[in-house]
Amino acid sequence: MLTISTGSLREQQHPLVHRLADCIESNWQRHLELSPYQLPAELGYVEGRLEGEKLTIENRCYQTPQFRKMHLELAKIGKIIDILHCVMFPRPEYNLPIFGCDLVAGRGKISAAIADLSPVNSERILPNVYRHQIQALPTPKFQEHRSLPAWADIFSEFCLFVRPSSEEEENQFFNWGDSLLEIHCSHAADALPVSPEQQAEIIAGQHYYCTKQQQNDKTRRVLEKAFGPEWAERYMTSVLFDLPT
Ligand code: 18B
Repeated sequence: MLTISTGSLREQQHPLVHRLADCIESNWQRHLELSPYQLPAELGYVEGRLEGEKLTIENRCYQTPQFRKMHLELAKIGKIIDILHCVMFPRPEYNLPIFGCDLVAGRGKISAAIADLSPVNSERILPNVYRHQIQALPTPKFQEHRSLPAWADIFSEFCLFVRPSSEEEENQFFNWGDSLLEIHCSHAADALPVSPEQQAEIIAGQHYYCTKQQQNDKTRRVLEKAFGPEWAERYMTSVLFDLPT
């Protein structure tokens, strides 16, 4: 068994980023058989500068029999911005949604918190077992829901995108993310392979998901400002949202 050693960057980050990073890894360890996933050389731990501030990126990446890539990324820009980015890409042999989560904290306050289980099968609808379990969760209540940009048609009807306004709301987001992970990892652990025709559709669905996520200009802008446009393009297409083969 591969044990995850907890990193150091999260200790300097917003408490919700720190807690959610620990929670993601604990769900992974509890339910799945992890092996290392090699990111492109020199992109595991990255330092740059953005407007005079130090930008640090720390990547953790694993694979399992069900997932081709499970990526947890923590980023910090000086004392200004903390980011948690997480995506679990299933192997196309399984009809499993893509778990994705992004947390952005600016000057100590979370400005964007998003979590979803996004379907990539041809019907673009979550399997019934998922729907039933998600519907049975306590509905989280937030004062401020944020509206999704145009590229974001990849997310499910359950997608939660909010600006938490209190510690209580931060806890609700944390619990929602933990519940999605619990549901997802426990199903994935006993998923069965699908037919080759369905696999082809799932590959197409994952392609669509990645090309849409690559259109997030807010992510791109941060990376471009610190490392330049070519580096940002390579990072977005080979580390954050690489296409399945
Ligand atoms: N993202 N995010 O992951 N992004 O990666 N993120 C922002 O308050 C980074 C994902 C998502 O309103 C913002 O407006 C950087 C995944 C959506 O137009 C910043 C990295 C999902 C938005 C960053 C990163 C996802 C968003 C603006 C690499 C969902 C709103 C914050 C470490 C599953 C986009 C704000 C909009 C926003 C930055 C979603 C600064 C650098 C997996 C929908």
